[in-house]
Amino acid sequence: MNTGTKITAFAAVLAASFGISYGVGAALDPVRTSAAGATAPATEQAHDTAGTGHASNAADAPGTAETATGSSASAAHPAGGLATSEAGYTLDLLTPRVDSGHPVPLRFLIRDSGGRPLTEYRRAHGKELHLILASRDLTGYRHLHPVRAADGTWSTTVGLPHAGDYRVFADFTPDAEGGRNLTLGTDLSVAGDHRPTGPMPASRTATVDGYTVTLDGDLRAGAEQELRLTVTRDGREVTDLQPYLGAYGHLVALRAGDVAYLHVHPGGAPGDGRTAPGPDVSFRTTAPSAGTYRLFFDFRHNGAVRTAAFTVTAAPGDARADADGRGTGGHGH
Ligand SMILES: [Cu+2]
Repeated sequence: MNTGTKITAFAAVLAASFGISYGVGAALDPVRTSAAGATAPATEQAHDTAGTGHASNAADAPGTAETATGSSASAAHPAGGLATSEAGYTLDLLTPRVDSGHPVPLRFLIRDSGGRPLTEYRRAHGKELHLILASRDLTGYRHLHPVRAADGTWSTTVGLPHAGDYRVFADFTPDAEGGRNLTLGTDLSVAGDHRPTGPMPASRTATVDGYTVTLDGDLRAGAEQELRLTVTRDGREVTDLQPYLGAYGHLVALRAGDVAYLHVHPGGAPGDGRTAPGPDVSFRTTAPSAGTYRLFFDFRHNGAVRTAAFTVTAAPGDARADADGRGTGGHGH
């Protein structure tokens, strides 16, 4: 999965979480767990699509900016998170089944090729590991930063209001020779009354806690595109976004159908002399295929991290051929 990548670590993307976008929120319970308390062992940002999710997380914000990863990354990125094992590393979820409706512990290990728990990581965006949870219907989303015990066991607490099938992603870079950024994924069953939702309607505007975020730009298979998120509050542009994990925003894209994970790279970084703190935050990404994607954008303002979610469809990659009237799209000759 490394091919063609430039710099970047998935991490660039990870920091997201979410609120949900319009149309969906009303159907979801706003139940959520706050992990922002001082005694919480790990933080939880991002929340269900209910649009209310967010937790302030001052500890994550300033001073954790990462330098090595990605602000200028680009190029095609293959989909991540589809494999539980890759490059000799395996995501071993010790709690593969949890209950919905109340906070529950999640524990997992990253094992090396010899089965030993990995304890050496390279930090990205201020963290050794970013954990993303998403329901397979892409309505529920969490971006968590678990804590690691000396023996390598990672743990956190999460409250998921809705039962269903979830995918868990661990985004990390082993601090080993040749170690590269990996996103491993595995399944999590959340027990309870499950009411499946239908396909998510397209949405380019999301509201969360009084903020309205709009998405401009399109995804295209195999071609890098710029996506621009604009944040307003009460009709006014927000021009004092705060850095969150080293950027003015983080974006994670998940593909409908298989929940493939894509990292998306910020177009600039706080303090680089050219990136304003809002109202626009731009990202560059290349969709691995045509199809529907759910985008989760995290931003920080007034000390709290909030998440806005969107649903977009990536166009097939042969648009230029189309424009030339040569036909394409798998129609062959
Ligand atoms: Cu993270």
